[in-house]
Amino acid sequence: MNIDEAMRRSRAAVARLLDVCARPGRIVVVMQDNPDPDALACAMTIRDLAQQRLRKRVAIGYAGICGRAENRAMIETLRIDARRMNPSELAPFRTVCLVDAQPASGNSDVLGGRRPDVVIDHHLVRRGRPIEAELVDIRPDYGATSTILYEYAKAADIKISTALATALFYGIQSDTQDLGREFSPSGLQAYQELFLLADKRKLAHIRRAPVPAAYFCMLADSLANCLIAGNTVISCIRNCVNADMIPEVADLLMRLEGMRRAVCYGLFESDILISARAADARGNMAQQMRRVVAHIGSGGGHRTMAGGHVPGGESPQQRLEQVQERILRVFAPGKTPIPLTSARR
Ligand SMILES: [Mn+2]
Repeated sequence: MNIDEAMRRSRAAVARLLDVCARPGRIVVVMQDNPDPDALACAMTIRDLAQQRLRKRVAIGYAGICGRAENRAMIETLRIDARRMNPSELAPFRTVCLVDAQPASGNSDVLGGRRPDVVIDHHLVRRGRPIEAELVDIRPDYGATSTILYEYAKAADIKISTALATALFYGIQSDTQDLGREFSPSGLQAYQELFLLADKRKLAHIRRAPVPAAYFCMLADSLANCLIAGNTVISCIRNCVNADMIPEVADLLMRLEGMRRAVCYGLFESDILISARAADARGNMAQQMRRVVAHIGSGGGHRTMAGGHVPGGESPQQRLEQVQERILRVFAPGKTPIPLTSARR
């Protein structure tokens, strides 16, 4: 999609969004569980759109935790009023907007079966599963949902505050790894424009936020339980106390020489979380992730990055072993894994 087409689409979409939000009743923006910077920036943009164009307030909710130090610093520094919610707390809201996630992905527990009125996302859509909502704007060719919302903000001609620009810039930066991963022409433009508007000092403060000792303990755990199978590196965090650590380790392990894929999984509370990354789009990580979690959980994502979630059920430890066995079978078929700690190359 070229930039003109994209802006045309965004103009129509934001008009629809504002129509839906203008109905009487309260508005809530819901994100994926353990929301990331992209989701937070999107929620903040809808908040500012409703505030400036409709004089309405917007609540922002999520399930799980916002545990990653960078994400907590983002919420505090940029004053994003996001809070933990449970499904029953959605009842007073007339309008529910879901950003950076889809209802069928099973990663936004706060919905609790409620059908969102608005869905804005950039993950691949599962074939044969149309989403029913007043507004559905899903652009899998975008590296970040923040780019879509930035287009909305421009199309609706709202004032983009320094805080909002900082949030959107960071949303795009973290989802695309500084545009090193998948991004669209619109993404490049948004990145450049937002960089000029963003508060660089706050950005640096967020990116280098202090981390607790548990961070390094989980890192040690992930390296001690790390296998190399062909050109796939697979790591397990057995004692995960922060769900965000799983994708972080997957990203980190992609730096290991010679690797085409990195997978990290672990037991968080009583569930198994999985993150997978690929160096290029040749294999489809979202599809492979769905094979790993078939009949026992849910998962999806993009060609180069995907996530999965498997409830631990009666015996989380047993499930964990089953997941490990499936990960090896799907991501490294026919390879004999060796521990990272014994690799000498
Ligand atoms: Mn995203």
